[in-house]
Formats: sequence, C-alpha cells, structure tokens
Amino acid sequence: MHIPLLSSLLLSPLDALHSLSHQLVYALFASTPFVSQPMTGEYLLGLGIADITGPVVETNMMGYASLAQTATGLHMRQRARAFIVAEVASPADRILFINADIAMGDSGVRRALLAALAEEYGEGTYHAGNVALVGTHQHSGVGGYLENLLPQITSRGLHPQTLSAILSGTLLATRRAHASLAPGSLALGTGRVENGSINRSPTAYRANPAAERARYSDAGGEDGDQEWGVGVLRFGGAAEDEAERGFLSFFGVHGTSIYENNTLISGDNKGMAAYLYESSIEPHAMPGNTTYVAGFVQGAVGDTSPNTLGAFCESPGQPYDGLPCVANSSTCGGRAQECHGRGPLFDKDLAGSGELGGWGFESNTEVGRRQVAGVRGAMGFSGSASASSDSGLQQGPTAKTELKAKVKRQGGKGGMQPVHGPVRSAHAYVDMSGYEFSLANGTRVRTCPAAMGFSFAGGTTDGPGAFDFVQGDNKTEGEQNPFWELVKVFITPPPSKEQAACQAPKPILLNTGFAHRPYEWAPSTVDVQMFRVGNFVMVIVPGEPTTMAGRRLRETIHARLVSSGIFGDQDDETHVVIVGTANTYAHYVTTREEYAVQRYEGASTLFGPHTLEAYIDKYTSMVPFLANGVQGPGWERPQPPSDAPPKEQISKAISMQTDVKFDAAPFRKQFGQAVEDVRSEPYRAGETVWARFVGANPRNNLRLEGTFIAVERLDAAGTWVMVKSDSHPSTVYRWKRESTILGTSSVRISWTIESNTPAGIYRLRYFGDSKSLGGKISAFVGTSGNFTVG
Ligand SMILES: *C1O[C@H](CO)[C@@H](O)[C@H](O)[C@H]1NC(C)=O
Ligand SMILES: *[C@@H]1O[C@H](CO)[C@@H](O)[C@H](O)[C@H]1NC(C)=O
Ligand SMILES: *[C@@H]1O[C@H](CO)[C@@H](O)[C@H](O)[C@H]1NC(C)=O
Ligand SMILES: *[C@@H]1O[C@H](CO)[C@@H](O)[C@H](O)[C@H]1NC(C)=O
Ligand SMILES: *[C@@H]1O[C@H](CO)[C@@H](O)[C@H](O)[C@H]1NC(C)=O
Ligand SMILES: *[C@@H]1O[C@H](CO)[C@@H](O)[C@H](O)[C@H]1NC(C)=O
Ligand SMILES: *[C@@H]1O[C@H](CO)[C@@H](O)[C@H](O)[C@H]1NC(C)=O
Repeated sequence: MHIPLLSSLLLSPLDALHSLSHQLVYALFASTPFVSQPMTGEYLLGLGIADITGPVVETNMMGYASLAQTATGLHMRQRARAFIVAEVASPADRILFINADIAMGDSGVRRALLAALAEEYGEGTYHAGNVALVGTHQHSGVGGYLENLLPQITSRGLHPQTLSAILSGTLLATRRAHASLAPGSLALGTGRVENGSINRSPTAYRANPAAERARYSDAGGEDGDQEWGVGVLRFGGAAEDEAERGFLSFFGVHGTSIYENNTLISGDNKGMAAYLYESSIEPHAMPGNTTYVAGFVQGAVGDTSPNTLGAFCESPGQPYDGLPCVANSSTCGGRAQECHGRGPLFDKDLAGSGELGGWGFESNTEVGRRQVAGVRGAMGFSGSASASSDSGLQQGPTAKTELKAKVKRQGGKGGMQPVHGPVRSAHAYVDMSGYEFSLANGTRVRTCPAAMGFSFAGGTTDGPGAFDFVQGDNKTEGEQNPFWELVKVFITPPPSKEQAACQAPKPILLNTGFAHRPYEWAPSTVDVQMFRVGNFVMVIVPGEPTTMAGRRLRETIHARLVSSGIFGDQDDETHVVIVGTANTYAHYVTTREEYAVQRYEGASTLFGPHTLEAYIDKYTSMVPFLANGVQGPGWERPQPPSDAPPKEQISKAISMQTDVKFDAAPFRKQFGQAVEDVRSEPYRAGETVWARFVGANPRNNLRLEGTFIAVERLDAAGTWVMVKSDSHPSTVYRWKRESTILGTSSVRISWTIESNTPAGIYRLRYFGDSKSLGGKISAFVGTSGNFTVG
C-alpha cells in the first residue's frame, strides 16, 4: 500500500535534488528526437501529478495565518499537477505550468525548484522564464514553506520538512509530465461557474466607476462584481479520436471553503474539484494516481469568496446573532471576529454530517462540484454553459455572438476551438519598491516600499482577525508564539513621512518594506510572467488581483497583443486569462479606487496606490516578447529587461519546529494495536466505521505518494485489496498526542461508507512509523477487525 517511490527522498531533499540516476534517465528523454514520430498533434504535451503533503500534525496550517490552526490529521493529500506544452518543431520553446495545491507560489520554493530542474534537464529546458509555480490559494494545507518572514509568523518560522515535501513533489510531477511528453492538440473553451463565488468586499468594488462596472453587469455575482466565466485549455491526443489527457481551467475563487477552525489537512475547493474530476474519469484509481490530470487554476482571486450565502454574525446572546454583518466594516457589534461567511451548504455544515460536520466540508464539496460543472460545460458535456455571456476569457468586441455561432456549428466537443501557434514565455524580476513609470495621463509616479495597512489585521469574512497578535497584548501573544517573541525586537520601523505619503491613504500598520531583519518580512522584487500558446495568453501574477484589477490588467494586455500584431484585429478567438498567486507572494492588488477604501484587500496591496498601474505598465511592456518572430529558440530568445532576482532568505531562516523526540507504545501494548475496534454488526452505507490504534508521530515519515491508512476489501480470491486511501474524502486520519513525556499517541481512522459501496468483508489498516529513543525509524502496520458492509 505504501508506494515507496519517493520514500528515499523524503527526509533528504538535497539527495533528491542531486540524484544522478534521474538525471541520466531524463537526459535521455530530453534528447529523444520527437520529430521522428508520426505527428498529427501540433504540440508536445506532458502531464503529471505528485504528492506534496508536508507534516500533517503539529504544524501550523497555511492561509488563515491563525496561530491556533495546528494540523491534527489528514482529510485529503495536497498535490502538484504539472503541465508541459512544447512546440513540435522547436521543443526548446516550451512552458511548464505547475498548479500546486498550496496557498501560494513562493520565490524560495521556485528558486530551489529551478535549480533542481537545471541540474536534471540542463540550463535551457526549464528556467525562470518558462516555469510558473502557481498556488491554488487553498487555506487548509501545511504551512511554513514561504521564505519571507511575515507569512512565517504564525508557523513560528520555516518548516524545512514542508518545504522539502513541496519541492520533491513539484519535481516529481514535472518528471512525470516530462516523461509523458507526446504529440497532442490543444483546444479552448469557456463555461460558467454559476454561483461559484461572491464578492467579499462589495463596498470597495462599488468605488470603481459606475460606467466601468456597467460593462460587466452580467459577468457574475451581484451586478457583475464577480467573474463566473471559466476558461478551459484542454490537452488532447494527437488524433481526433484519442482520449483527452487533462486540462487547465481558470476561475477565481478563494480557497476558504473549509473554515479556520478545521485542523485536518485538505485541498479546499480546487483540490476537491480536481479529485472529483479525475476520479470521475478513472473511478478505480487511487486519488493522485490517475493518468488524467485536472488543473483547477486560481484566477483574479482578491475579493472573491466561496462563501456564497454572504457573511453573518456568530454572536451568541446578541440581538444581531445570525444577522448579516455590517457591510462596510464586516463587523458584528464592532468585532471582526464574529463575522463569518457562509458557504452554499451552510445548513448541512451546521447540522454536522458524520465525521466532518461543522468545518465547511459540505460547502467545500459543493463549490468543488460547481467548478467541475463549469469545466464540463466548457468541454461540451452538458447544457448551454459554453456560450454564456461573459467569461473569464477576454474576447474581442464581437466575442459573444461569434462564440454562440461557433458552438452551434461545431457541436460535439462543446464548440471548443483548436489552438494553433507558437509557444512563448516572457519573464522579468521587478523591484516593486520604487518602480517608476508614467500614468495614462502622462504623470510620472512610482510605487512604494511594501507596507500593510491597519485593515490587514482585521482579516476578512473568510477568516477574521488574521494576525490578531498585532492588536493583542504582546506579552500574552509572545507567550503563545515564541517565534513572535524572538522577532518582535525587529518590529518594522515606523514609516518615514515620505513612505506615509507614498502609501496614502493607507494607514501603515506594518512597514514591511523597511523590515530586513532578521530577514526580509515581505518581498520587494517579484516575478512578472506571461505564457503564450497560440491564441491563448496566461498573465501570471505574483499575488491576488481583485476582480476589477484583474479585468483592467487583462484588457490592457489584450489590447496590446492586438496593437502589436500578435493577436489579429477583431479576433474573437484570442484569449487572455489572469493566473493568481504565482511564483512570489506579494499579497493583494486592488484598483486605485478600491485602495482608497482600505478594506483588507486595499490594506494588503503592498506597493501603494499605483501598484496595479505599475503591473499593467510592466506586463504590457513585455507583450512584444511573445511575438512569433522573436529570435530564438527557447531560452536564447531575448527576454524583457529585468531587475536582479530577489535575494534568497532560506539560509537565514529561523525554524522553531522541533524534531520528533521519540515514540512509545503504552505499557503492554504495541504500535498499531487496535485499542478501540470496529463493531461486529454489519455497517450500512452512510454510516461511519472507525477504529483507534496505538500510534506514532506521522512526521517520522510523510509517506509521500503513499498512504497512512487503507480501507481493504476481501475479494473473491481471498485477497485483501485496497479500495480507499487516506486521500479519499470519505476517509479521515486523526492523530492525537497522548503523553509528551511518555511519547505515546493514538491514531483514529474512519471511513464514511459511500452509497455505492459493494457489500462484502472489509477492514481498516493503519501504516505508521515510530521513532526510537536512539532515533531509528521503524515502519509498522495496524489492522482492525474484519467487518461487513451490506
Ligand atoms: C508591549 O510590551 C512592551 C514591553 O513589555 C510595552 O512597552 C508595550 O507598550 C507593549 N505593547 C502593547 C501593544 O501592548
Ligand atoms: C444562484 O443563486 C441565486 C441566489 O441564491 C439563485 O436565485 C439562483 O437560482 C442561483 N442560480 C443557480 C444556477 O443555481
Ligand atoms: C458605507 O459605504 C458607503 C459607500 O460605499 C457609504 O455611502 C456609507 O455611508 C457607508 N456606511 C457607513 C455606516 O459607513
Ligand atoms: C497506480 O497506478 C498504477 C497503474 O496506473 C498501478 O500499477 C499502481 O498499482 C497504482 N497504485 C496504487 C496505489 O493504486
Ligand atoms: C467553525 O467555524 C465556523 C465559522 O465561524 C462556525 O460556523 C462553525 O460552527 C465552527 N465549527 C465548529 C465545529 O466549531
Ligand atoms: C493623472 O492621474 C492621476 C491619477 O488619477 C492624478 O492623481 C493626477 O493628478 C493626474 N495628472 C494630471 C496632470 O492630470
Ligand atoms: C478476517 O478475514 C480473514 C479472511 O477471511 C481471515 O483470515 C481472518 O481470520 C479474519 N479475521 C478475524 C479477526 O475474523
């Protein structure tokens, strides 16, 4: 059950990075003359999935920045999904798009990944220009991997084990994608994720000009304050009748369906959508072991929320309990902490169904399903979804009517349009602490060194009171958080007059751009990147643009693509999508009007009121580098002017994560012994079967590409066959420390039996690894009693 593929790499990423054998194997692949194969597809396509799940216990979770959110187990594993597109005639012209089930891309992870890829495939294959490390922006994954200090505060510094898991998994996903390169075709479609998101800062959105808002009135949400369009890039085989291999889809919605009070590692709504899609194609494969790869990519996510019913007061005993929060401030009785968004299945969540009630898991599955439905619509599997009014794809002026006509004409695969044309990438590092440029009216302006405003501390309706340590009594907080105690002496210096004026009207809470000790609190230099595949352009953004900020960026770039002759004039088949939280995490990007309102997103727009315009200026200046005729090939093509890459921080990182000391079984018991077992009466679908075992710390072995638990079924030949892993949403792995002094712990495994489960004899298994006082790690297996389903 434990798949030992990566086990040798787990605790030793450096060994992984320097693995010579892999290098040899893949050097062969890299030099395989693909051109000698019969080619009907226009591109070489590669897809791969791998496990990136860090330590699932005793580790702060990433996203909500909540000190209290320490992982206690596993709901579903986090995955990286890698997609490669290369030109057949010029394979050096390629892109590697990694969609990782993490909160956000990070410059430290990316730097290490690029170094490993250069070592394995040579300098010119995968490089800073053509590799995008994109986070799904989920908020229930393992924390501690970002290299800047601010996002490390609640995780008490860097967690090398998390970083190593993400690194080895993204590398493995890439290897698998690279090894699967084969001729194929690409097609584009658009669908709609109905009620897939809500604007969580509508009072800021409405500060944008009415005429501008009116242009998007049917884009989605309330009066167009959301983009419900979803763009899909389908990866197909070379021949018309060959099965498709996967897709990248682009839709902006926060990965905050699962609440901040959950402590099970999971993938939030995009991880769920990917599981639902992949398992619908290959129902018998274990999660993460499909050949079909479904990429649910984050879009302009800034002001989106999956809590589509709106935000309500959770204020027991108060007259406003259960009423909507005060809109402008998202507070209840003046308190942000009591205002919470509700997902679409809030009632079911509240009622608490089975093992996972109360933390938003029902709504999470629903928001995942809605995204799946949107993608299926774009693929032409159902109804009218492909031709809906406005989509996440930017189209020319006549797009709406033209697209409808095409859908009718082409029928079949939902009117998806084939993609033709070159593969190009453009990338630059940009120092955003003082980027100087001209506004449209000619005024010279510059961005400011990073700073966070006061509203940042208020958090959002998806996760109120982020970084509450800032407002609390620092002594108590220091006791809660030794990392904060350590770094608070380096607290950000008070802003200068110049900085205050530059950032105005933002009142500065954390002057992070001037905080360099013990290492950089926030990034100053970010990755600005675009990928082009034929008539499709991905704008890859180092942060979270709001809905309107994303539109301004997208439309300006589209116009530049047309004016520079790369896209045809009036060409409705040209598409631009925004890709969020990629490469570097530089927080939010609002429009200038939204910035003036200073809600959470404006307060978290790091580089001042002109942040968006600065990005628009830089991205549009890079458009000519996507042209067909740019002298090449591959990484030898000229690249846009770039600042120096950001300085690495990881070697300076403080880590407060202590090692596992040792594990022990209680007196007269053994590791893996069932201490509470399944019952002897048969179980029925809908019921939860569970058992508790003498456990050991799962940090001893992450079992990447493997599983901590299994549900096994006795087949006709009398062999036990694994039918569920720790990544099925129906199974839960929970670890509990019993005694720190004695080193004892227990593990509870549960399975909520699906309605389509075949009758038969089953058992639960637990795969653990214990650490002796001397440091030796030994694997063991626990097995429950047999039980009957039927
Ligand atoms: C934090 O503690 C220091 C010294 O213990 C004290 O001077 C300061 O006022 C405190 N700050 C807050 C916000 O309580
Ligand atoms: C979307 O939500 C609104 C308001 O709750 C509802 O009236 C509408 O029927 C929903 N649309 C779909 C397609 O579910
Ligand atoms: C809320 O914001 C709107 C404008 O967005 C403003 O007209 C209104 O006065 C504000 N209400 C409060 C209570 O601040
Ligand atoms: C993963 O899939 C491969 C074939 O695609 C199969 O050989 C292998 O046993 C599967 N692993 C698991 C854990 O199911
Ligand atoms: C978790 O948080 C949500 C949002 O505040 C709340 O509605 C829910 O009741 C909480 N769940 C539990 C189990 O406390
Ligand atoms: C140019 O636009 C900016 C932003 O709207 C404004 O602050 C500035 O005054 C304008 N300059 C001129 C010369 O109109
Ligand atoms: C469980 O089933 C297997 C296979 O039939 C059998 O060998 C084993 O003895 C059973 N265990 C128990 C505890 O009944």
